[in-house]
Amino acid sequence: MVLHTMSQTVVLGVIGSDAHVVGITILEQAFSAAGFDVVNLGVQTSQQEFAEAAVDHDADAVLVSSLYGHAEQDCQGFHHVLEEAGVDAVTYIGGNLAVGQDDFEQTRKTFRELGFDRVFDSETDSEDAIEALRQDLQITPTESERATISS
Ligand code: B12
Repeated sequence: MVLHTMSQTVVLGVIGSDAHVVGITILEQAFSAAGFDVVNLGVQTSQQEFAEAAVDHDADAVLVSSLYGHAEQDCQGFHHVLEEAGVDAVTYIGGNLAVGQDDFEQTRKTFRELGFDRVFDSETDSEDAIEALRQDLQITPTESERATISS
């Protein structure tokens, strides 16, 4: 058990060859304003770059964004790469995850099976993702000093 303070580190980026930058810029601002330390890797981030940044910054969470419709291919083997690098972090993915608008429950299932802890659609309000992460990292505003995570 490790004692955590409110300041937890989130590594954020857009995976693959995807160059859509507006969404992660909004997420960066929202997570920073919510008290997280945010490492924004920007667009066109490789799996390896996510893993290295997560190790270097001892990330508590890795947030992957994908808008351009190739998320499923780009995320094949991603959790294996993280594991090999020794990353133990909560992983989220969000954005426009499927080509066209498939049934989102199917999309969620696909990305849960790829290893992501939570899957968000493009309508997600950043506050909902922040709330989810607080829950997953067991941070509550009143109990922050007692919040613990088992490793
Ligand atoms: C602007 C734009 C572009 C710009 C990007 C400029 C830039 N530097 O960012 C340009 C013109 C370059 C572009 C290019 C392309 N685009 Co474009 N683009 C858009 C557009 C119109 C808006 C995207 C945007 O900025 N939205 C505003 C931000 C605030 O919203 P967001 O990105 O969705 O992010 C929010 C949520 O999704 C969520 N979120 C995102 N990531 C994550 C991650 C986590 C963990 C969480 C919790 C939440 C979350 O929170 C964000 C903040 O609220 C969308 C259509 C649309 N209306 O969404 C198409 C769209 C994303 N593009 C699309 C496509 C196909 C392309 C191209 C492949 C087109 C082409 N054939 O060349 C290229 C890809 C280039 C590349 N390598 O990436 C498609 C994707 C289709 C799909 N997924 O099925 C879309 C949906 C348009 C469409 N309807 O067809 N595009």
